[in-house]
Amino acid sequence: MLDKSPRPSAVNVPNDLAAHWMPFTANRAFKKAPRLLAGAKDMHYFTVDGRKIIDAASGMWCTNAGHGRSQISEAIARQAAALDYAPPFQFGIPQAFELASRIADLAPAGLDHVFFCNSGSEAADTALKIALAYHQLAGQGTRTRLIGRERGYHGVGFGGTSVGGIVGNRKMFGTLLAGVDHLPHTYDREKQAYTKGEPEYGAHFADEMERLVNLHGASTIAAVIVEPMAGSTGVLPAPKGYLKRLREITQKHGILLIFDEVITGYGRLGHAFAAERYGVLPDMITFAKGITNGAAPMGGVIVRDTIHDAFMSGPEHVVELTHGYTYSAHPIACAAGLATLDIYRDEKLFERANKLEPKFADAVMSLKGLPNVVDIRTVGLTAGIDLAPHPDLPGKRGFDALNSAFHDNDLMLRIAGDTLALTPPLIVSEEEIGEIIEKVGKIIRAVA
Ligand code: PXG
Repeated sequence: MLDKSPRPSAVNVPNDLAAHWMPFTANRAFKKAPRLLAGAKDMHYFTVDGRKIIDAASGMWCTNAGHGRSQISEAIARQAAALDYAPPFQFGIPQAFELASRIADLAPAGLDHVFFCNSGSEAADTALKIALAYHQLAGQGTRTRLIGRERGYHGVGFGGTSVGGIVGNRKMFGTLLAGVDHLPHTYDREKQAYTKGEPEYGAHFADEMERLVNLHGASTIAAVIVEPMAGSTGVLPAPKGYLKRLREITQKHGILLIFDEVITGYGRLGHAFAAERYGVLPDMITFAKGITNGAAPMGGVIVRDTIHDAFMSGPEHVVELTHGYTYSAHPIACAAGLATLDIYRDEKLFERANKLEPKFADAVMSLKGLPNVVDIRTVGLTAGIDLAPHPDLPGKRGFDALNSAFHDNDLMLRIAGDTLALTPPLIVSEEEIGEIIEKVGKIIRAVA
């Protein structure tokens, strides 16, 4: 059918792609068959040659309110014209205070202070540094050990890489931070395959925290950082009761609990934060991505009152936390954040995700039985579909699926090895869910 919806005209395509060393990208393969984007509106991207691609990835887990939201772009334009930049150290802008208050309002009670940075990686490193500094202030400076989890992703800083649990992201970069240990991941295909929402099996994986306490001594451990749902390693929701148990154990031993909500924050799991979905109060929450709907770089850490207040002592002219970034609470990001939170509120997008969750889960589960599909997991408006790898080329089937989606099926999805991840904007309609699933079915057959 001829699609007459408006689209930008084709843009000039550069004839030399060599200079740009692309992040987390197979550069040589990309430059032979580029996936170049020129525009975006609502549920769709437009390619440089004018094709309309349905976005089942929210860009990269960012655009929860869909693309090209004029409320956000107009707020950014107004802010850039009124105040382009302001130093965030020793000076402030009203918008930063307003945004912090609104984020704290969305967060569980008790998490009332927000420290801004520019990405999820910076948010993870900031939270880990706050944990270390807090214990020093509390007279427990022996607590320096940081605990992450296998298959965890906390960005690419040295802190986040150290607590992260993806071997490919770690093994090239030396010894990383000293004194880091890891919990086991929570995935067991035999016991959990084809689960919608949180698996019944696996709360006991949290007990491994007791083992680490017994091994290292509680007095050496500063903090544990986990994603409530591991996103970039293929959508692994926490098993039922797991996060509660982890909270109980960490609390008992005076260890801080950090939830990395860079993906799960701002509606992905049907709530402002996953902490609310699971009824668990962490000591810190990191966020990024959805806070600005992806329209400007921003990240941050939401911090418990008790932790923040511990820093507010000593002479008042002295900087309380020697940490921050030139672009912390950048005016353009603050403007984008405020406009984004307005949209989430006015369009009730978190509730919308919650309501759509069962329909989305049923639709994705209909792919069970297609060639090479070995597991499907869903939670919130997110799904992971595991494809059996080629025997001697792990990751190739996933990579082929990415290309088949973009070049042949007008679909954008995420891949993690041979896992396909679907994570559409929260504005997705039931009809569009159907369209996405139909395309994914075709792609799975194409790469069989
Ligand atoms: N924490 C979590 C939980 C993340 O998912 C980061 C930290 C780092 O954020 P920045 O803004 O520094 O990139 C992330 C990022 C994927 C994918 O394909 C996921 C992320 C990034 C790139 C790709 O799943 N998450």
